Amino acid sequence: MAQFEEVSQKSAVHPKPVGLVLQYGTAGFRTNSKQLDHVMFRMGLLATLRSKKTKATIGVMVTASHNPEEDNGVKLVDPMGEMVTPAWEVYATQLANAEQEELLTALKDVIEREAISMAQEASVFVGKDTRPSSDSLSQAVLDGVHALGGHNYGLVTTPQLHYMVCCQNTQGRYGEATVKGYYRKLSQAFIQLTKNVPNRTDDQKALLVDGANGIGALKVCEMETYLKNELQLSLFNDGSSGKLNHLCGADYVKVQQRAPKGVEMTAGERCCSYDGDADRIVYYYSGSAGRFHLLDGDKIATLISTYLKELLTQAGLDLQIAVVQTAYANGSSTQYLEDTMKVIVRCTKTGVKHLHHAAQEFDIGVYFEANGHGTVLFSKAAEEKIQKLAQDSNTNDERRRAALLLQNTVNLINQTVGDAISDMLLIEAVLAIRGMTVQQWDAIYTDLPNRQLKVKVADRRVIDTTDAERRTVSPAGLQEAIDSRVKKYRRARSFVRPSGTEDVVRVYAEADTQVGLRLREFSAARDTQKRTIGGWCRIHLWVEELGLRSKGYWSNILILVCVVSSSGDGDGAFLFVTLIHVLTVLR
Ligand code: NG1
Ligand code: ZN
Repeated sequence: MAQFEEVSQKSAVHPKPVGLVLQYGTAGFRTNSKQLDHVMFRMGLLATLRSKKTKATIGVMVTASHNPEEDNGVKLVDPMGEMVTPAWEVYATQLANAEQEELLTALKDVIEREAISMAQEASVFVGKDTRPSSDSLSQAVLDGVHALGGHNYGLVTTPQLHYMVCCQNTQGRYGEATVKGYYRKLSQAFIQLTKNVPNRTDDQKALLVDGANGIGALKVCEMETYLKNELQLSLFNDGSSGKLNHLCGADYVKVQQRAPKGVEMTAGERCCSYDGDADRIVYYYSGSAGRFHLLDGDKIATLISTYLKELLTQAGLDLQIAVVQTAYANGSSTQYLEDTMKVIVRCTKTGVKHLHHAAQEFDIGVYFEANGHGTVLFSKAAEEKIQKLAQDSNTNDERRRAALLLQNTVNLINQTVGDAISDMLLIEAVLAIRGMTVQQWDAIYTDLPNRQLKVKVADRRVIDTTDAERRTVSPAGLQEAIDSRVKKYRRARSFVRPSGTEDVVRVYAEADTQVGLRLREFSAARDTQKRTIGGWCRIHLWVEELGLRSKGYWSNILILVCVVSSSGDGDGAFLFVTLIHVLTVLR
């Protein structure tokens, strides 16, 4: 067939390095951009097949999100804007790893197994972020998509691409499938939500935004005129000079628990950071004595679910609301949501597709990863009930007002995927409507002191987990060792899991104890003490003082010093204990 000949010829222009093996992981393929040309071409082919199979538009996004500028990645977007279905992740891995001469066979295998009619039309939307490599890599995707109806959107945020795929496949019911359509829908909803808020001052409308030197910075600038001064943004790290995600962006702020470089914040000012493809957001401010306060995905989920629950009560709507989190959610947030807010809380494995699916089981599912990726899903029935009440002229004013607010809230949210811009507008609207300052939001509950580190080990796959990744089943003895240490502290929790996107093991620990206080103290002192002899002696003393000596301590502390220094994070006596053990077991 002519199509296959064309595939053959074009694939020679995008050859696969012999022996290179890559895996379609939690966020698609992600690695150094130099290794990705053939993968991009083949994902273009696969997206075309997926489009023929589903008879719908499929998305391909070229981005490596929060990872360094040198990396890149690609993921497929299914018809309703969601992540591609798991069976096709397997095809993606097979196609990407087929040696050059096996490509056609691998392709025909997918066609046969899925009974795809090659005569069917195909439509693929391709988007890319601002990385230098994204230009040529998205061109490679388009080469794969070929002339089968592909549409190149060029520079877009990841959530904009998901949104447009969904609009296209719902014949415009979700909105207009253009970037302008996206700005119009969101800004109108935002203006409707905030227009009746009394006495909103310029201070309340002001927000500092760290664009991570990425695509989100470009897009939020484009959107500003649509917001008609109802939000006044000061943009930093807009990509004009700095490097993508370098010392800035949501991931840096969340993991380092400090302000990004280049943001000039004064005490009490509301600030937020996007990640490199603008599907994550975290908020923060500088408190008294310059203390840094982070409001992460857990705080965002709490703010949004509290607001929605209040509106549901006012509207008299009986809809079930749930919050979906992962193991990284701070224990204080879970406790607050369950005990005080009395909402259902679910925990899933890391990776948004797991959260997204769990959230779909409820009338209203609020899902957020602690790192700031998340959104809210409304079931079809819930949306209909809200709409019906908003249009019901026989109902009382309070119920109607609440229903109208809910209706505009639904319109403001990008339900296809976590979206930094949409989440930012929602948070700003909620703070305005509830008349809350960022400090009041922060005070809803107090985070347990916590640390997250990554450790490079010989083979991260030796770690196997269960219970939504909160417990390890192998290597033998690791979980018991963590348990024996964790039980010494109040409200303590620690777990270890292999990353799905990097070749590292992630270690997480939190506790509300003397150790927790030390964590805070050390955090505050780290800038002056990090990597100084005095700093390390102090850690030693703490470890001694807290009785945290363990077998193999002296040799491990040396490795630890290297690990911690190279990861740029010097915190956490409590975390040390877990780390020491992980290193002992895995070395
Ligand atoms: P891994 O590398 O599997 O921990 C990271 C994030 C996820 C998710 C994915 C996709 C943490 C701890 N993990 O996954 O939440 O966002 O990247 O980008 O933040
Ligand atoms: Zn991202």
